[in-house]
Amino acid sequence: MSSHAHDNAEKRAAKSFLLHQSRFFTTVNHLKDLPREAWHEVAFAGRSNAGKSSAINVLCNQRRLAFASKTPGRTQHINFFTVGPEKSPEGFIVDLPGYGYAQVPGAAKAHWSQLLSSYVQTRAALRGLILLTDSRRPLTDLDMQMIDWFAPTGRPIHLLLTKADKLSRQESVNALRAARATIARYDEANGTRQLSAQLFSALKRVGLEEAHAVIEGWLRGDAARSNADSDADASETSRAAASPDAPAPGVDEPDAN
Ligand SMILES: Nc1nc2c(ncn2[C@@H]2O[C@H](COP(=O)(O)OP(=O)(O)OP(=O)(O)O)[C@@H](O)[C@H]2O)c(=O)[nH]1
Ligand SMILES: [Mg+2]
Repeated sequence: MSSHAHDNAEKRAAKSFLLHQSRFFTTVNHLKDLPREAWHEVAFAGRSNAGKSSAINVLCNQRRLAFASKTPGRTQHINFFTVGPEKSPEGFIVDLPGYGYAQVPGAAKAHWSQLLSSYVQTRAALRGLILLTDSRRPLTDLDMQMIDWFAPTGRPIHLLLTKADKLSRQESVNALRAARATIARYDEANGTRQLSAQLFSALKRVGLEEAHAVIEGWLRGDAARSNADSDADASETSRAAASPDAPAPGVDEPDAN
């Protein structure tokens, strides 16, 4: 590579990507074990098999960071990955267990849904939710349930319509339009503007740039570390105050001064 080309490659990498420096951090099966680091986090939620682990891998530019599988229900715990430089990570990417997989025994299902709902409703560090849905299907009741759990936090939800490589161009346009109509109705009914959507394919690397911009924007959100030590911030949102597990590392708005 010429040094010029090399410089350019380096510039691109620097602009991009927190996510390109990522590593496994921990697996959590109980809320009390959630990490206490004062970093922002972005979680990937969606039906089992929607493509969460595959999306994390491709966005982080690693083959097997998150374990992707043909067997639905593969990700059964909450997996945390740090992003940013190894010596000074800047946030977490979180791979959540998929929901809606029928073959899971009742008790395990109840445990997951309890874990998932508590996590998204109470986790102060969670700056935004990436909700993955198969672009070939409309949003399901369980997807709407997830939105209903998270939306009251006032934080954004970005939909990735996954496996877009399976759709023709026209079908993709229609899928995106349908999803945007659904979220526009939701936002309108709730008087919010929290939801957005895009097409995505881990296989064909479609939509990476847009997704990176959203996720890195959330992770770098201003209030990250400056507020990490301030207990007062915990009362800023009721969910933070109600959370037994979270260290409440940030608030929604950067300090005015
Ligand atoms: N064609 C195509 N297949 C994909 C894409 N992304 C994921 N898949 C396939 O979909 C299946 C499920 O992908 P995963 O990433 O494991 O899905 P998940 O949402 O993590 O699933 P759980 O862990 O069970 O919740 C695998 O067979 C993937 O290869 C994509 O962009 N295009
Ligand atoms: Mg998975």
